[in-house]
Amino acid sequence: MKVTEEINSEIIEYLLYAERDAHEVLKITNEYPELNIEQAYKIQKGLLEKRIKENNTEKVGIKLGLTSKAKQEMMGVNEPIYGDLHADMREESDQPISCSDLIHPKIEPEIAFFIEEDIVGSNISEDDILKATKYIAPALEIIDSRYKDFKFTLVDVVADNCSSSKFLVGEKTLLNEEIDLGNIQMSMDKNEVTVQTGVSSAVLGHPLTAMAWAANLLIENGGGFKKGDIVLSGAITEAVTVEPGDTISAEFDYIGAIKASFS
Ligand code: OOG
Repeated sequence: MKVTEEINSEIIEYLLYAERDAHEVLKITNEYPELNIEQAYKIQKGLLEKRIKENNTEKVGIKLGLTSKAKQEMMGVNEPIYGDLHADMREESDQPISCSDLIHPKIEPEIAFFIEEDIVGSNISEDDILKATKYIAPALEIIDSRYKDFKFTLVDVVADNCSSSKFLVGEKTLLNEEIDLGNIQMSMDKNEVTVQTGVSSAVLGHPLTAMAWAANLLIENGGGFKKGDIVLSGAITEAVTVEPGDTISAEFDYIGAIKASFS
């Protein structure tokens, strides 16, 4: 289908309003079933530009999504997706996150990469990612799909900036040869009860595989990982629902732990 400027703006406003007002909306493919992925990324781009202006914020990084086989199978897709992280999405562990600003938040444990130099060129490899990364850190991502019941198609979720809502990043660890990046065990507790355990190989076999995939697609689409970017490399386990009063903590081999609390 042809996505006119008018349809584009209408969808962008619809999704931004849902976020601003913290209420769920029907997925956009109900009304526009023929939208394709390329068009969804264009909508996402417009949405992010508008969100930056409206919230007087800036881009600080990128998140990868659907990088785990479990999630891909759940959605019936075989490729990951990406969206942007903005400064106003970042939260700190010592400040509770208010659920009243959110629709139906869920939390996921991830590994954050700190990009130290622009990654440019073509055929970006895992080695190129490794060379451009100085630090990694434990991270928690709060996803909050704007769609009713957290149900959507790939096109819907891409337009909705891949359900991005908030994120927390823990203390950085220098990426060194002793860290077995593809085999970082993680355990996540909710209110001191373990609710998820996993290993970093759940992310496309190895987080660097996901990172290289994303770098290539981003470059193809006119973007890329830039110096200073924080990149969340994708959920290691399924997302866990959170409510006011919950405390979540995730502990990772090699890189330590991170906490988030909700009010
Ligand atoms: C889409 C985003 C998932 C991940 O790491 O897999 C995601 C969703 O499930 O809402 O961020």
